[in-house]
Amino acid sequence: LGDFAQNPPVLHNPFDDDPMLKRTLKRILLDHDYQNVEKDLSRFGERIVKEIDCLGRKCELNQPKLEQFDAWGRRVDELIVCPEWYRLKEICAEEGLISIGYKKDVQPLVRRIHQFAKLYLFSPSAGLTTCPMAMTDGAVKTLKALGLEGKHDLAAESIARLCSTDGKKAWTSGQWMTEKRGGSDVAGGCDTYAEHVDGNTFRLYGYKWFSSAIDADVALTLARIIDKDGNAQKGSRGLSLFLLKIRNNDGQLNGIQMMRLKNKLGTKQLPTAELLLDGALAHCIGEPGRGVANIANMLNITRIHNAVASVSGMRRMLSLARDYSTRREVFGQTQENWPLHTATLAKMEVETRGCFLLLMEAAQLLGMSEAVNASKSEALLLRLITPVVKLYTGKMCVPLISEAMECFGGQGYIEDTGIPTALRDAQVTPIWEGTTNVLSLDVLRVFAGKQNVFDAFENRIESLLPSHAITQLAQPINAVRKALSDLESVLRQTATSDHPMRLDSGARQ
Ligand code: MFK
Ligand code: FAD
Repeated sequence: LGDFAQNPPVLHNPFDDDPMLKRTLKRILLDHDYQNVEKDLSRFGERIVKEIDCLGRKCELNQPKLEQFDAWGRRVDELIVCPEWYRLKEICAEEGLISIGYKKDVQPLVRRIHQFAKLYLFSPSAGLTTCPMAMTDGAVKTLKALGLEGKHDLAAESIARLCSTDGKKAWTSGQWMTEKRGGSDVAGGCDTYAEHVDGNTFRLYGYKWFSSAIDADVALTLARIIDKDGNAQKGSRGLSLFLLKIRNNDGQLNGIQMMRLKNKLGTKQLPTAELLLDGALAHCIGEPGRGVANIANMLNITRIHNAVASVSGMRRMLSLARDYSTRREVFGQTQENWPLHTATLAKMEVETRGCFLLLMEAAQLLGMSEAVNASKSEALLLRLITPVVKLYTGKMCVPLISEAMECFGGQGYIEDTGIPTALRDAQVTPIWEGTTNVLSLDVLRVFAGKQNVFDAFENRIESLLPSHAITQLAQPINAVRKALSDLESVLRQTATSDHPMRLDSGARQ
């Protein structure tokens, strides 16, 4: 057997180990705010190493199960999730991973930067509890945007519980959009119907094809309201937004059957179910027929969370690969002494930094757009950067994490190192929350809008860069401006025809 054993990579405090994150926070935040955020992140980084990372790993090793029947043949739909999953959800609440983003006594820019930096440290160790956190944040944003606080009992209770820092009382939310016919084409694919009961309450009937984190407490979903003759409006304008509790007060499912759990390539820690809605009691929130536009608030938040998952996965794997390069000896010296290996790591570092800066720009714009004195251009830039950061980082993280796996040689391919989980989990980031092509079309949707996005973009570049850099960039900026102006005229033409690419919302009714 011999006495040689390989040295595994060591996970260091991910905050203290990340000079780029520190520099970026210092650039964005005032000194006083930076000190507070730094203290919290450094402490949290230590907790990740000592406690959280091991809980996340256990979620991968003890995957969720669904038992539909008890021993006596009764339908029970019992979801079995490991205790570490529940503990991690409690930690999310205790650490304020949602509540920090909505703290009333902190400026929106500071609270969003703090929240997203913290999620960035947490994500690779989180056992995918970042998925319910993303949807929870999206639900809070959507319910607040609809002005339901203090006006609607369930919505008000939901906002309070979704933002709770008490792990025993905190709720999480699901986001049920995808059906069998379609996940990208939500309007074309939605066959869930809503039968009126009373006031704004309805019973929902339909089949939701992918419903992640199904141990959640509430969900936002879309359905078509049927009139008294049993008819419903087709297309996007026929969809309304609903809020529902997943379980009744007695703990029984609210007119919902869990049909099966998805057998997935990755995200195995996360229970993703097919659901039959068979009379689920739900509240119509927002104007009927504005379901897609209303749930877009949720999508735009979860897409930034998705980018956190992508970029933090890149950072974590790269940090481990760099650490390993100081330990693994090959051909007589450690990897770090081989120029070709360090060149590989350096290339990955550059790609990761680029993605990270794009992510932090999105988090910054999110914060800026939530300030009382926010300008229209901040909202517009956020609208533009959200699909871009999601699609770009989702696309980049898969090859980068694959390259990082190779840095560990054969060991990278071995399950008990935990490294394969990172690659499997990365592969979902370009798919869910809108595929790359669908998000590319969303970027076009932004440019097809009435406001001048490019002017806002150019002004932002001018505010961020010194004048000599802007002079150097004049040529590419003009080239992009010309390309966009050509694109705009194509978009205007398609908007006035029956072209299938027509992007304005009235087109496909
Ligand atoms: C670890 C991190 C994890 C993250 C969480 C993971 C768990 C959840 C996993 C999921 O995958 S949840 C499901 C995600 N599903 C999608 O992302 C759907 C992808 N498809 C699209 O995004 C389509 O573009 C869309 C469904 C929105 C197209 O629908 P329509 O009805 O054909 O769009 P239409 O008619 O163009 O737009 C309707 C209205 O919505 C318009 O407003 P107006 O009526 O006022 O003009 C649009 O401007 C508006 N809209 C659409 N997308 C928007 C938006 N507004 C703001 N932001 C957007 N992104
Ligand atoms: P399709 O729309 O069939 O896409 C297939 C291909 O067609 C893609 O390449 C796509 O880019 C391309 N395409 C589609 N439309 C166009 C177009 N107009 N132009 C060019 N190309 C196009 N959904 C939920 O609602 N809630 C959840 O909790 C949830 N959890 C999920 C968990 C996992 C692990 C996964 C994998 C999915 C989950 N989803 C969830 C569903 C997910 O959002 C959808 O699968 C995704 O949006 C893609 O939709 P689709 O599967 O219908 O693919």
